Parts: sequence; C-alpha cells; structure tokens
Amino acid sequence: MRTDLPRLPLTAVRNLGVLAHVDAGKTTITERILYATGTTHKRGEVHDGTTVTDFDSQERDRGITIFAAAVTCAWDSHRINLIDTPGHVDFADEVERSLRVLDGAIVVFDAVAGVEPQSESVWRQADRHGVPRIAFVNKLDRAGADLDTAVRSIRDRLHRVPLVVQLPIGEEDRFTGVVDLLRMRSLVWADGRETFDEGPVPGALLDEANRRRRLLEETVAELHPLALEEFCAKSTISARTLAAALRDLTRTGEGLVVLAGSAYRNRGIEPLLDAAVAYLPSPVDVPAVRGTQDGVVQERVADSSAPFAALVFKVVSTATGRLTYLRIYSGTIRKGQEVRDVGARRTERIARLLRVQADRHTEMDQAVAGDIVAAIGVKNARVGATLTTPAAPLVLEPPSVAVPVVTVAVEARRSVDTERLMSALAQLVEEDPSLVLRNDPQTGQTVLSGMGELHLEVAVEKIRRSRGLDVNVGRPRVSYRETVVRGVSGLLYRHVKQDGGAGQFAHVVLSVEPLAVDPESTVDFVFESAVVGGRVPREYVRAVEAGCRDALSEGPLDGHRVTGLKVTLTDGATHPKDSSEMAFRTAGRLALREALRSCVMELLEPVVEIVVTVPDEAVGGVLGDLAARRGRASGSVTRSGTSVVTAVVPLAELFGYSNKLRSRTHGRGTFTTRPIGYALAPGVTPVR
Ligand SMILES: Nc1nc2c(ncn2[C@@H]2O[C@H](COP(=O)(O)OP(=O)(O)OP(=O)(O)O)[C@@H](O)[C@H]2O)c(=O)[nH]1
Ligand SMILES: [Mg+2]
Repeated sequence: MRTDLPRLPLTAVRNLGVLAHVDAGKTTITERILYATGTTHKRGEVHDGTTVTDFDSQERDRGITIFAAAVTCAWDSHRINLIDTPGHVDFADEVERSLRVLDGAIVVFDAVAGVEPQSESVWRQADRHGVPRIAFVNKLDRAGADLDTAVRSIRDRLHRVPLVVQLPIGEEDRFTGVVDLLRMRSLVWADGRETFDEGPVPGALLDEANRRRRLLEETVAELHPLALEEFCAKSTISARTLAAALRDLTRTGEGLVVLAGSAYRNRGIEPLLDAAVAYLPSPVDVPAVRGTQDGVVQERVADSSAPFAALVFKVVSTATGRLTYLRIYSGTIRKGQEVRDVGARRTERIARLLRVQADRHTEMDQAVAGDIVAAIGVKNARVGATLTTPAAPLVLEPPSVAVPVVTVAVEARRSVDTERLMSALAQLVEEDPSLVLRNDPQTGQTVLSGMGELHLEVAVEKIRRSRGLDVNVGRPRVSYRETVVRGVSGLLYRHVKQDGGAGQFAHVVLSVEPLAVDPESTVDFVFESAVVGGRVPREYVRAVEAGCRDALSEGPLDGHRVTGLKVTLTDGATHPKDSSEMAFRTAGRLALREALRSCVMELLEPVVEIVVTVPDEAVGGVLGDLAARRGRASGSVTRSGTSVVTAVVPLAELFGYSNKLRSRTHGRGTFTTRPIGYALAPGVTPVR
C-alpha cells in the first residue's frame, strides 16, 4: 500500500467522509478511490471480505461497515484523508464523531432507491455540523436505476437544489460512462480497461447534453451573482466560471453538485475525485475552530505555526497499542512531545505519530494543522478530549453522544471469567461512547446499553472474539423515559442541616411544567429563574439548576430518565453563614424529586420509523403484523411488483423482526429503521 506523500500546503488537503444509507456503496467507493489513486493495486469486494476499510472480522462476516475507518490517498497533487463511515442506523454515533472532524463529505445515493431514510438522517447530521457536501448517485448499472428519479428525490426530500454535472451514457447493464456537462466531453469506461477514454459527446446524446448544460447554467445563474452576470452578458457561462460557482455553492450549501456512476463496475470514480478536490473545502476554507478557556471563547486558525490544538475523535486498542485518533486544528506536533488534556487536567505524551491506512499505518515525525493522524502513548484521553500545547490550553466542543435506547444484561458464562468480562466491557465503553455500562441495583445484573439490537450484538461478539470469553446475554429491552404531563407550581423545599460545624441552608420554590420536545433537538429540559430582588444569588441559581439536572436521572414512576419538562425557580431564601452552592444543589435535586412525585407523570418509549420493502403479495401480512406490533402505517407505495410500507412502531415491538420478516417473505423482504424520538406508552409495564 502506498502512503508516502510529499509535504503539501494546507490548501491541498481534504478531510472528507463518505456518508450514506446502509449498502449504498460507501465502502466500495472508498475501495475504488484507493485503487484509482494508485494507493492499492487490487480491487477488493465487500462480498468477498477483501476491502481495505471493512477490515474487522465482524465487518467481513456481516458484509456491513461497523466502524468508521480512515484512509489517505493522493490525487492531483492533493492529499485526501477519507473516512468510510457505517450506514446502519445503530452506528450513527460513529458517523457523528467522524462528522465532527471532517471538512467535507461525499454523500452516496442508490440510483434505484434514491434518498433512503438513513440518507436523510446523515444529511441532517451533516447539516448540524455545517459540513459541505457533494452527491454521488451510485449503482447506475442496476436494473431500475434512474439518475433523474434519484435527483428528484434529493430535491424533494433533502430540499437542496441539485446541480447535476453529468449525463449518463447507457442505462442499467449498458451504463458505460458519462457526459461531463462542464467540459462537454464523454468519459467512457470500457469493459476490461483500467481507466476511462475521453471523447466527444456521442451524437445521439448531443441534444440532451446541450439541454442539460443549459439547465445547469440557468440554475447556477439563479443562485450565483457572478455567474448571473456572465449569463446575462454572453447568454452562456464558461466551464471555468461554472466550476468556480459550483465551488462557492457547495461551500455555502445553496446547491448540491451531483455526479453519477457505478462503483462496483469502477465507473465514475475519477471525476468524483476531481469534484471532491475542486468543490469541497480544505482546512483553511472552513471557519476557524472555536474553543473555550476559562469561560472565554477563543478561535484557532488552521495554521501550522499557531499553538497546537487537536480533538480526540476515536480511541481503539490494537496490537500496536492504544491508538488515539486526532484531528489537528492548529499548530504542529512532533513525536515525543507533551500535550495537555485540558478537560481531564492531565498531561500526556505523544510517543509516536502514525498516518493511518485502515488497519495499517506508517510512522511520522510530526503532524500539522489540518491533519488527521493517530497517536500512540496517550494513555487516558477519551473520545471528545482536547489536547493542546501546555502553554496555550483550551477546550474544543466534543462530539455529541446519543443516549442509548436498548439494553441487555450480560454475564460471564463461567463465574471465574467475571473480572475479565468487566475489563473487556470497560474497554468497549471507552472505545464507543454510545455504549453505557451500569449495574442494575434492583437485579444486581451488569447491563450494557446501546443504540440498537445490532449495536449490542456486535459489541458482545467483539468481546467473544477478541478475548475468547463465553458470555450470556439477556433479552434486549428498550430504555423507557418518564415525562411530565401535568406539572405543579409553588413547591417549597427547605434543605436545612445544622449538626455542628458549617451548616447547610437552602430554601427553594419550584414550578414544573411539561415541555414539548422537538425530536430534532437535544433540548429536553429547560431551567429558568424568575426570582426577583436577588433573593437567590446567581451562583446559587446555577447550583439549583445543576441539582435539578441531577434529579432527572431517576424518575418517580420506575427510576427512568426524566425528559420533557421546564422548571422555574420562583423564589428562595439564603442564610448569611450556612448557605453554599452545595446546599443549593442538594436542595435543587431534592426539591425537583419531590415535585415530580406530585406531578402527573407518564412513561415514554422509543419509537422508530420503519420502512419495509416486500414483494406485493406479502403486503397484507406485513401490514397486519405491524399493526399487531402497535405500529401505525403512514404509507405504502408499489412499484413494479415491490411494495414499500412505512410505519411508526415502538422499538420494543421490533426485537427479532428481521427473522420474522425473512420467514414471512421467504427471504425477499428487507427493512430499515430510523429513531424518531419517544412517544407515550400507555398501558405498557416496563420490565427491567
Ligand atoms: N450493482 C452494484 N452494486 C454495488 C455498487 N456499489 C456497491 N455495490 C454493492 O452493494 C453492496 C453494498 O456495498 P458497500 O460498499 O458495502 O455499501 P456501504 O454503503 O459501504 O454499506 P454499509 O457500510 O454497510 O452501510 C455490496 O454488495 C456491493 O458490491 C454498484 O455500483 N453497483
Ligand atoms: Mg461500508
């Protein structure tokens, strides 16, 4: 594998991700990119378990990506650091951590299915991170593939103006290449040839190509003032101006450049690389990263001579040691240097620096701003930690972590293995922050929580394989929550302790009311102070808020997390000697706990949107089955013998659904799910 790359200016670096719904072809595209750039000399296949980025044994066995894998390649005097992400919804947090450190992304769509549920979810994730994107409509060789339909679904479902820069040559099995609408040239990948042949636009496609070029010019002119000027003056736009405008529109997100191809047949990869380099931003084109130090917001620019600052976005244990993946935002780091983990107040030493190529790596002496590298020697820094030069500490915003929704009890089959299992679980949780480990005080069991059935299955299997441990796993259960349906007002709580020494005194008066939670937002709790006349000083108000947040971890119904409420501190009283932040925090916690006992509370359960694709004749059975699982069907579309049913179903009802669907449809049915939040679960008695 070739990874030696010359030192390049930052403007020639691209940190990109490949994002999509499960199975759209991300890993295959990454594989073809490595081949096209001369990084590898043979093309691996997902179904043979021979790709570079799906190197984990479970990925190879299951044929899906589970872990985001980083690779590096060179194209047209640029270095591309590429992260192949998983598409399965259970691993969305892995995508989230990658998106936090990427400057741009290639979003892949299946030319038959168009925008699928998980493509919408990753799209919104990328929106939240402000990551500019280009689109690649893949699998144009498949029966039923249609670029125009896929583009329409991009416009309708993602609400982005598509800027289609290619016209496919040939359909389905006869798809051989594309017309490049900027240069008005054809690119054809003949069978058995390593790369494309360039030529004039085929006569039969000339009118259509001209029409589409015109359409592209008109669309760009509508969005881009300079392009509009040229269009008005010359009634056409040059390829050069178009390219510059496409670059701007990609970065502002006003338009989405769309390319097409077939990764499996190795068609369309080189123009995709050209577009990635031309339109997606370099580390210096994105806004400077912001962090805080002692409450003051600071910016760090992507400059190798600025003070060093990097974010830890992945931690993995390998045979080489603990690899700590870093996105360097500013400065330079050399091997052997000490860095500060500001959040943990610890100093760490970077013993070695590696450029990572999936499961291989090459040593580096130093790394600079804009780079994505792995460090060895960092012992404790966790995912989300900021490492900086000790002289200029700062904390960058960590990636957000999803709250797990499914739980299983785990125990070692042989009790002598219990300690080994605990250490394996602790390591698992360290590497994947979307897994949570706790001890259930009621049952004494060790429970592992994660994003879904598959997520937990993969986690336990990882322990079995890497440690050779026999593990018993309980039935999966969903994580319930509790919410306020009717609040209380004016609840007075007096926290007073005077048992010698410094006393504790805090009086608080709280009101609690329900809060409608937007499923798109992570805000499910709001705290306000309506205290007048400084009766509770500001630092104590903050302590009351912290105390209320503590109280949210256990609701009055059955000890589940409490969500969807607004708490207002309306009054309180202090004591000149005995009041303290600690006293007010305790008061806040106990006051809210008591208030919640007086509120009308309801149980919430996680619900998902399920999209089931089945042969027509199976639709009736599938709908009946979903209804029996408390599902509400919201639509059913039929196209050429296949039906797509969409429904909203409680997650608890979907355990084991894949086996059921497989047997009901003789293996021809498939489904995907997407979490859409929590819903009231009337009449459900949660089982711990
Ligand atoms: N016909 C056809 N099949 C393709 C194409 N690209 C990928 N595939 C196949 O689609 C399947 C999924 O491809 P992957 O590359 O694993 O897709 P992915 O997006 O990485 O999937 P996850 O990582 O599991 O989300 C594999 O069987 C590929 O061989 C294509 O252009 N045409
Ligand atoms: Mg993959």
